[in-house]
Amino acid sequence: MKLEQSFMDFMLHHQERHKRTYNFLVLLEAVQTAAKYIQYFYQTGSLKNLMGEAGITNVQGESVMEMDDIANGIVLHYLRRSNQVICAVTEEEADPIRLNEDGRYFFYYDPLDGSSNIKHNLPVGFMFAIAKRNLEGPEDHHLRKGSELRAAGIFLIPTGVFTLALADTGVFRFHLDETMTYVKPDNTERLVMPDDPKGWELSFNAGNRKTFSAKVQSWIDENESKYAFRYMGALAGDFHRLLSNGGMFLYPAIVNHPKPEKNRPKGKLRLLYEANVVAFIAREAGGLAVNEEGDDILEMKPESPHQRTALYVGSRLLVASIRDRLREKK
Ligand code: AHM
Ligand code: MG
Repeated sequence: MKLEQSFMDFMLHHQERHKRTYNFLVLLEAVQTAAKYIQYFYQTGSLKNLMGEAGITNVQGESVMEMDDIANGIVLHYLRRSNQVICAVTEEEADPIRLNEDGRYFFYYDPLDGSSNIKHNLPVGFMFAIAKRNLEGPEDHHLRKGSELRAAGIFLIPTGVFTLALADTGVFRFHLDETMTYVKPDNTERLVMPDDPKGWELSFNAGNRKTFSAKVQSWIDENESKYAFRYMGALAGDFHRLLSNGGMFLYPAIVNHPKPEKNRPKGKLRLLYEANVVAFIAREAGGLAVNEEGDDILEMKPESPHQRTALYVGSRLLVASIRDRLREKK
Protein backbone atom coordinates (compact mmCIF):
# COMPACT_ATOMS: atom_id res chain seq x y z
CA MET A 1 0.00 0.00 0.00
CA LYS A 2 1.29 3.43 -0.93
CA LEU A 3 0.78 6.24 1.59
CA GLU A 4 1.31 9.74 0.24
CA GLN A 5 2.03 12.98 2.08
CA SER A 6 -1.12 14.91 2.96
CA PHE A 7 -1.46 18.55 2.00
CA MET A 8 -1.66 19.66 5.64
CA ASP A 9 1.50 17.71 6.51
CA PHE A 10 3.28 19.35 3.57
CA MET A 11 2.17 22.79 4.80
CA LEU A 12 3.11 22.08 8.41
CA HIS A 13 6.66 21.22 7.37
CA HIS A 14 6.80 24.25 5.12
CA GLN A 15 5.79 26.58 7.95
CA GLU A 16 8.21 24.99 10.39
CA ARG A 17 11.09 25.06 7.92
CA HIS A 18 10.54 28.77 7.35
CA LYS A 19 9.84 29.50 11.03
CA ARG A 20 6.41 30.88 10.27
CA THR A 21 3.26 31.05 12.38
CA TYR A 22 0.49 28.47 12.33
CA ASN A 23 -2.11 31.09 11.38
CA PHE A 24 -1.50 30.42 7.72
CA LEU A 25 -2.12 26.71 8.33
CA VAL A 26 -5.44 27.44 9.98
CA LEU A 27 -6.45 29.53 6.99
CA LEU A 28 -5.43 26.89 4.45
CA GLU A 29 -7.23 24.21 6.43
CA ALA A 30 -10.41 26.31 6.08
CA VAL A 31 -9.75 26.81 2.38
CA GLN A 32 -9.28 23.12 1.62
CA THR A 33 -12.37 22.22 3.65
CA ALA A 34 -14.40 24.72 1.59
CA ALA A 35 -12.98 23.24 -1.61
CA LYS A 36 -14.07 19.75 -0.60
CA TYR A 37 -17.62 20.91 0.07
CA ILE A 38 -17.72 22.69 -3.29
CA GLN A 39 -16.43 19.49 -4.89
CA TYR A 40 -19.20 17.48 -3.23
CA PHE A 41 -21.97 19.87 -4.27
CA TYR A 42 -20.63 20.09 -7.81
CA GLN A 43 -20.31 16.35 -8.30
CA THR A 44 -23.87 15.66 -7.31
CA GLY A 45 -25.36 18.99 -8.42
CA SER A 46 -27.10 17.69 -11.52
CA LEU A 47 -28.92 15.07 -9.48
CA LYS A 48 -30.26 17.80 -7.19
CA ASN A 49 -31.07 20.34 -9.88
CA LEU A 50 -28.43 22.75 -8.69
CA MET A 51 -26.67 23.43 -12.00
CA GLY A 52 -29.01 26.15 -13.29
CA GLU A 53 -29.25 29.89 -12.93
CA ALA A 54 -29.96 31.43 -9.52
CA GLY A 55 -32.22 34.07 -11.08
CA ILE A 56 -30.09 37.00 -9.94
CA THR A 57 -27.29 39.08 -11.47
CA ASN A 58 -24.06 39.97 -9.72
CA VAL A 59 -22.40 43.37 -9.35
CA GLN A 60 -20.92 42.95 -12.82
CA GLY A 61 -24.32 42.43 -14.41
CA GLU A 62 -23.63 38.74 -15.08
CA SER A 63 -26.23 36.11 -14.39
CA VAL A 64 -25.33 34.14 -11.25
CA MET A 65 -25.57 30.35 -11.35
CA GLU A 66 -27.00 28.61 -8.32
CA MET A 67 -23.71 26.79 -7.95
CA ASP A 68 -21.79 30.12 -7.90
CA ASP A 69 -23.93 31.14 -5.00
CA ILE A 70 -23.52 27.88 -3.11
CA ALA A 71 -19.74 27.89 -3.57
CA ASN A 72 -19.49 31.49 -2.44
CA GLY A 73 -21.48 30.78 0.72
CA ILE A 74 -19.33 27.75 1.56
CA VAL A 75 -16.08 29.69 1.22
CA LEU A 76 -17.31 32.64 3.26
CA HIS A 77 -18.53 30.33 6.00
CA TYR A 78 -15.16 28.62 6.45
CA LEU A 79 -13.18 31.85 6.11
CA ARG A 80 -15.27 33.40 8.84
CA ARG A 81 -14.84 30.38 11.11
CA SER A 82 -11.08 30.38 10.66
CA ASN A 83 -10.78 33.83 12.30
CA GLN A 84 -7.72 34.47 10.12
CA VAL A 85 -9.13 36.82 7.48
CA ILE A 86 -9.46 40.54 8.06
CA CYS A 87 -11.19 41.12 4.74
CA ALA A 88 -12.32 39.07 1.74
CA VAL A 89 -13.10 40.10 -1.82
CA THR A 90 -15.26 37.70 -3.81
CA GLU A 91 -16.44 37.83 -7.41
CA GLU A 92 -19.96 37.35 -6.12
CA GLU A 93 -20.28 40.39 -3.85
CA ALA A 94 -19.98 44.08 -4.69
CA ASP A 95 -17.96 45.22 -1.68
CA PRO A 96 -15.06 43.76 0.26
CA ILE A 97 -16.32 41.83 3.30
CA ARG A 98 -14.81 42.58 6.71
CA LEU A 99 -14.56 39.27 8.56
CA ASN A 100 -12.28 39.47 11.58
CA GLU A 101 -10.50 42.64 12.67
CA ASP A 102 -7.62 40.58 14.14
CA GLY A 103 -7.23 38.43 11.04
CA ARG A 104 -3.76 38.48 9.47
CA TYR A 105 -4.74 37.94 5.84
CA PHE A 106 -6.59 39.39 2.89
CA PHE A 107 -8.33 36.76 0.81
CA TYR A 108 -9.35 37.41 -2.82
CA TYR A 109 -11.38 34.70 -4.55
CA ASP A 110 -13.58 33.50 -7.36
CA PRO A 111 -15.55 30.64 -5.80
CA LEU A 112 -16.40 29.00 -9.13
CA ASP A 113 -14.53 30.26 -12.15
CA GLY A 114 -15.75 29.18 -15.57
CA SER A 115 -19.48 29.51 -14.99
CA SER A 116 -20.39 28.58 -18.57
CA ASN A 117 -19.10 25.07 -17.85
CA ILE A 118 -21.43 24.50 -14.90
CA LYS A 119 -24.50 23.27 -16.72
CA HIS A 120 -22.33 20.72 -18.56
CA ASN A 121 -20.62 19.47 -15.37
CA LEU A 122 -17.31 20.37 -17.00
CA PRO A 123 -14.29 21.62 -15.05
CA VAL A 124 -14.51 24.85 -13.09
CA GLY A 125 -12.14 26.29 -10.53
CA PHE A 126 -12.11 27.77 -7.04
CA MET A 127 -9.34 30.37 -7.39
CA PHE A 128 -7.83 32.39 -4.57
CA ALA A 129 -5.02 34.74 -3.64
CA ILE A 130 -3.72 35.54 -0.16
CA ALA A 131 -1.90 38.67 1.03
CA LYS A 132 -0.84 39.70 4.50
CA ARG A 133 -2.23 42.67 6.40
CA ASN A 134 0.09 45.32 7.77
CA LEU A 135 1.32 43.80 11.02
CA GLU A 136 3.43 46.75 12.09
CA GLY A 137 0.90 49.53 12.33
CA PRO A 138 -2.66 50.45 11.47
CA GLU A 139 -4.13 48.71 8.43
CA ASP A 140 -5.30 51.01 5.62
CA HIS A 141 -7.14 48.24 3.75
CA HIS A 142 -5.66 49.05 0.36
CA LEU A 143 -6.13 46.33 -2.24
CA ARG A 144 -2.88 44.41 -2.59
CA LYS A 145 -0.83 44.16 -5.78
CA GLY A 146 -0.01 40.71 -7.12
CA SER A 147 3.63 41.15 -6.15
CA GLU A 148 2.52 41.44 -2.51
CA LEU A 149 0.76 38.06 -2.49
CA ARG A 150 2.07 35.32 -0.22
CA ALA A 151 0.17 32.49 -1.90
CA ALA A 152 -2.31 31.74 -4.66
CA GLY A 153 -4.08 28.57 -5.68
CA ILE A 154 -6.61 26.84 -7.85
CA PHE A 155 -8.81 23.88 -6.93
CA LEU A 156 -9.93 22.25 -10.15
CA ILE A 157 -13.43 20.92 -9.64
CA PRO A 158 -14.55 18.13 -10.05
CA THR A 159 -11.14 16.97 -11.27
CA GLY A 160 -9.85 16.99 -7.69
CA VAL A 161 -6.47 18.62 -8.35
CA PHE A 162 -5.20 21.50 -6.23
CA THR A 163 -2.35 23.70 -7.42
CA LEU A 164 -0.73 25.94 -4.82
CA ALA A 165 1.98 28.57 -5.30
CA LEU A 166 3.85 29.83 -2.24
CA ALA A 167 5.86 33.05 -2.41
CA ASP A 168 9.55 32.45 -3.17
CA THR A 169 9.03 28.70 -2.76
CA GLY A 170 7.38 27.33 -5.89
CA VAL A 171 4.29 25.58 -7.16
CA PHE A 172 3.03 22.22 -5.94
CA ARG A 173 0.17 19.94 -6.93
CA PHE A 174 -2.08 17.87 -4.69
CA HIS A 175 -4.70 15.28 -5.65
CA LEU A 176 -7.86 14.21 -3.84
CA ASP A 177 -7.54 10.58 -2.81
CA GLU A 178 -10.17 7.98 -1.87
CA THR A 179 -10.48 9.43 1.63
CA MET A 180 -11.08 12.97 0.32
CA THR A 181 -7.61 14.01 1.48
CA TYR A 182 -5.48 16.22 -0.75
CA VAL A 183 -2.16 14.42 -1.10
CA LYS A 184 1.11 15.09 -2.88
CA PRO A 185 2.29 12.03 -4.78
CA ASP A 186 5.82 11.16 -3.63
CA ASN A 187 7.23 11.26 -7.11
CA THR A 188 6.21 14.89 -7.72
CA GLU A 189 8.37 17.88 -6.95
CA ARG A 190 8.11 21.60 -7.50
CA LEU A 191 6.33 22.34 -10.78
CA VAL A 192 8.24 24.30 -13.41
CA MET A 193 6.84 25.26 -16.80
CA PRO A 194 8.81 23.46 -19.53
CA ASP A 195 11.28 25.53 -21.57
CA ASP A 196 11.02 23.25 -24.56
CA PRO A 197 8.53 24.78 -27.06
CA LYS A 198 7.71 21.32 -28.45
CA GLY A 199 4.70 20.79 -26.18
CA TRP A 200 3.60 24.44 -25.93
CA GLU A 201 -0.04 25.29 -26.59
CA LEU A 202 -2.02 28.44 -27.27
CA SER A 203 -5.33 29.03 -25.52
CA PHE A 204 -7.81 31.80 -26.33
CA ASN A 205 -11.40 32.28 -27.43
CA ALA A 206 -10.93 32.02 -31.20
CA GLY A 207 -14.39 33.45 -31.80
CA ASN A 208 -13.11 36.79 -30.51
CA ARG A 209 -10.05 36.83 -32.73
CA LYS A 210 -11.13 39.57 -35.14
CA THR A 211 -12.04 41.81 -32.21
CA PHE A 212 -8.44 41.94 -30.92
CA SER A 213 -6.09 44.86 -31.68
CA ALA A 214 -4.14 44.77 -34.96
CA LYS A 215 -0.93 44.04 -32.99
CA VAL A 216 -2.41 41.00 -31.28
CA GLN A 217 -4.00 39.71 -34.47
CA SER A 218 -0.73 39.99 -36.39
CA TRP A 219 1.16 38.19 -33.60
CA ILE A 220 -1.38 35.35 -33.70
CA ASP A 221 -1.22 35.16 -37.52
CA GLU A 222 2.55 34.82 -37.39
CA ASN A 223 2.79 32.34 -34.51
CA GLU A 224 -0.27 30.13 -34.28
CA SER A 225 0.85 27.43 -36.70
CA LYS A 226 3.80 26.58 -34.43
CA TYR A 227 1.60 25.39 -31.57
CA ALA A 228 -1.40 23.23 -30.79
CA PHE A 229 -4.54 25.09 -29.78
CA ARG A 230 -6.69 24.22 -26.72
CA TYR A 231 -9.57 26.09 -25.05
CA MET A 232 -12.09 24.80 -22.51
CA GLY A 233 -13.58 28.17 -21.51
CA ALA A 234 -12.57 28.11 -17.86
CA LEU A 235 -9.37 29.94 -17.02
CA ALA A 236 -8.79 27.54 -14.13
CA GLY A 237 -8.80 24.54 -16.49
CA ASP A 238 -7.03 26.16 -19.42
CA PHE A 239 -4.27 27.49 -17.19
CA HIS A 240 -3.95 24.15 -15.40
CA ARG A 241 -3.06 22.48 -18.69
CA LEU A 242 -0.71 25.24 -19.66
CA LEU A 243 1.27 24.95 -16.45
CA SER A 244 2.20 21.39 -17.32
CA ASN A 245 2.66 21.81 -21.09
CA GLY A 246 3.84 25.42 -21.40
CA GLY A 247 2.60 27.92 -23.97
CA MET A 248 0.30 30.88 -23.44
CA PHE A 249 -3.27 31.64 -22.39
CA LEU A 250 -4.53 34.99 -23.63
CA TYR A 251 -7.70 36.98 -23.05
CA PRO A 252 -6.84 40.22 -24.89
CA ALA A 253 -8.71 43.51 -24.85
CA ILE A 254 -11.69 43.49 -27.21
CA VAL A 255 -11.39 46.67 -29.26
CA ASN A 256 -12.73 45.84 -32.73
CA HIS A 257 -16.14 44.34 -32.05
CA PRO A 258 -18.63 44.95 -34.87
CA LYS A 259 -21.02 46.11 -32.14
CA PRO A 260 -18.86 48.75 -30.41
CA GLU A 261 -20.94 48.51 -27.22
CA LYS A 262 -19.56 44.98 -26.88
CA ASN A 263 -15.95 46.15 -26.83
CA ARG A 264 -14.03 45.40 -23.63
CA PRO A 265 -11.00 47.70 -23.80
CA LYS A 266 -9.98 46.56 -20.32
CA GLY A 267 -10.40 42.86 -21.14
CA LYS A 268 -12.75 40.46 -19.38
CA LEU A 269 -10.90 38.82 -16.52
CA ARG A 270 -10.75 40.30 -13.05
CA LEU A 271 -7.38 41.39 -11.71
CA LEU A 272 -7.65 40.47 -8.02
CA TYR A 273 -9.05 36.96 -8.12
CA GLU A 274 -8.41 35.70 -11.66
CA ALA A 275 -5.46 37.38 -13.41
CA ASN A 276 -3.32 37.78 -10.28
CA VAL A 277 -3.91 34.16 -9.26
CA VAL A 278 -2.57 32.73 -12.51
CA ALA A 279 0.12 35.43 -12.82
CA PHE A 280 1.45 34.59 -9.34
CA ILE A 281 1.38 30.84 -9.98
CA ALA A 282 3.08 31.41 -13.35
CA ARG A 283 5.84 33.48 -11.73
CA GLU A 284 6.53 30.77 -9.15
CA ALA A 285 6.69 28.22 -11.99
CA GLY A 286 9.15 30.30 -14.04
CA GLY A 287 6.54 31.96 -16.29
CA LEU A 288 5.31 35.49 -16.91
CA ALA A 289 2.03 37.42 -17.20
CA VAL A 290 1.43 40.83 -18.79
CA ASN A 291 -1.52 43.10 -19.57
CA GLU A 292 -2.52 44.89 -22.79
CA GLU A 293 0.23 47.49 -22.33
CA GLY A 294 2.80 44.72 -21.93
CA ASP A 295 3.25 45.55 -18.24
CA ASP A 296 3.66 42.90 -15.57
CA ILE A 297 0.25 41.87 -14.19
CA LEU A 298 1.75 41.47 -10.72
CA GLU A 299 2.78 45.13 -10.66
CA MET A 300 -0.68 46.50 -11.50
CA LYS A 301 -2.02 48.66 -8.68
CA PRO A 302 -5.62 47.62 -8.03
CA GLU A 303 -8.04 50.50 -7.98
CA SER A 304 -11.28 48.64 -7.39
CA PRO A 305 -12.21 45.15 -6.20
CA HIS A 306 -13.64 43.97 -9.52
CA GLN A 307 -11.22 45.72 -11.85
CA ARG A 308 -10.70 43.96 -15.16
CA THR A 309 -7.55 43.45 -17.16
CA ALA A 310 -6.43 41.90 -20.41
CA LEU A 311 -4.24 38.88 -19.69
CA TYR A 312 -1.34 37.14 -21.44
CA VAL A 313 0.11 34.41 -19.21
CA GLY A 314 2.38 31.42 -19.72
CA SER A 315 5.90 30.48 -20.71
CA ARG A 316 8.29 33.36 -20.20
CA LEU A 317 9.71 33.48 -23.72
CA LEU A 318 6.36 33.28 -25.45
CA VAL A 319 4.75 35.94 -23.24
CA ALA A 320 7.83 38.14 -23.73
CA SER A 321 7.41 37.81 -27.47
CA ILE A 322 3.83 39.13 -27.45
CA ARG A 323 4.82 41.69 -24.81
CA ASP A 324 7.35 43.18 -27.21
CA ARG A 325 4.66 43.43 -29.88
CA LEU A 326 2.23 45.06 -27.44
CA ARG A 327 4.84 47.63 -26.48
CA GLU A 328 5.61 48.65 -30.06
CA LYS A 329 4.54 52.20 -30.88
CA LYS A 330 1.42 52.19 -33.08
P1 AHM B 1 -16.65 33.71 -14.87
O1 AHM B 1 -15.88 34.16 -13.68
O2 AHM B 1 -17.97 34.39 -14.99
O3 AHM B 1 -16.73 32.26 -14.98
O4 AHM B 1 -15.82 34.26 -16.17
C1 AHM B 1 -14.47 34.01 -16.31
C2 AHM B 1 -14.25 32.99 -17.41
C3 AHM B 1 -12.87 32.41 -17.40
O5 AHM B 1 -12.79 31.27 -16.65
C4 AHM B 1 -12.65 32.08 -18.84
O6 AHM B 1 -11.28 32.06 -19.16
C5 AHM B 1 -13.38 33.15 -19.56
O7 AHM B 1 -14.35 33.63 -18.66
C6 AHM B 1 -14.05 32.62 -20.77
O8 AHM B 1 -14.69 33.65 -21.43
P2 AHM B 1 -15.34 33.44 -22.89
O9 AHM B 1 -16.60 32.68 -22.67
O10 AHM B 1 -15.56 34.82 -23.38
O11 AHM B 1 -14.33 32.69 -23.72
MG1 MG C 1 -14.35 33.89 -12.81
